[in-house]
Amino acid sequence: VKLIARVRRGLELGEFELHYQPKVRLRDGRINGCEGLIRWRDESGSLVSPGLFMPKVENTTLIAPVTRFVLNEACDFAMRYGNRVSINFSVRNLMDDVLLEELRQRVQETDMDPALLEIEITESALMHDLFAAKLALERMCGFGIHVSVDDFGTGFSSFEYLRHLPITGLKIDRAFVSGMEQDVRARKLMACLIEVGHALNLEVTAEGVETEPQHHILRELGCDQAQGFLYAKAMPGDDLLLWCRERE
Ligand code: G
Ligand code: G
Ligand code: MN
Ligand code: NA
Repeated sequence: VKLIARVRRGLELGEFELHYQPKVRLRDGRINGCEGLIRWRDESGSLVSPGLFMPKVENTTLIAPVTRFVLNEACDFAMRYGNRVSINFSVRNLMDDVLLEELRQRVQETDMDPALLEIEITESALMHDLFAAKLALERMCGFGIHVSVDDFGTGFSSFEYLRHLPITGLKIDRAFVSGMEQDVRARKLMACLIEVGHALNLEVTAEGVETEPQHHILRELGCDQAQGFLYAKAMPGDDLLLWCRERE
């Protein structure tokens, strides 16, 4: 059966889960929230990685119900967790007025604090239609939601767009992190990207942190947050709550 049809059916059957990867505040090592990442427990019971289906789903209208599922899970979890949860939006989500209205209702017409929700959008998704992106970001910002640029530094774009968008954070792509230990130039680039973020009053997060030396370099460079396998992989919400409790 075609992948898209299987995903649609999987959604109806409740085969999708949202797992959460913690983000660590580098200044004091405290847990500062998490990123929700979708997982699919398919017919056979095995976990399918989003890398295998999201690129296809993102090109179809099915991205709307998938993101709606993610949004609802993330908001429920954020209220239970009492900490920030981020989710990923793709290009089509930004142009989806119905989804944006649902987002507004979800944070404004419930007792959820909108600041608990953060939307991550890749630099390339923003660049796809900068004008539409700007309108969508302005709306989300108006709801009190935070918005970060994901995979920052890899979208073949200038920095100029940053000036025009109401964003609150930058997530520096893991390509910069993975080179830092061996390559002085990667370290210097990282230092510059952190400075770009701080110059614009943005919270800077490094992705894909896998080693202690990377953690220490980022801390010394003044990076605000880090996320990666060094701390933890994405895990079910209940596991993350336990993990946080054990760590504190
Ligand atoms: O969790 P993992 O590293 O396997 O995710 C692989 C890719 O799928 C990443 O690029 C991630 O951003 C993307 N992804 C994971 N969950 C979601 C989601 O809920 N929505 C969108 N649009 N992308 C997601
Ligand atoms: O930016 P994006 O939303 O694509 O990032 C989320 C993805 O990155 C998820 O698929 C997650 O599993 C993956 N990821 C998270 N931490 C690490 C890490 O330390 N190393 C690598 N290689 N991938 C990571
Ligand atoms: Mn992301
Ligand atoms: Na990313």
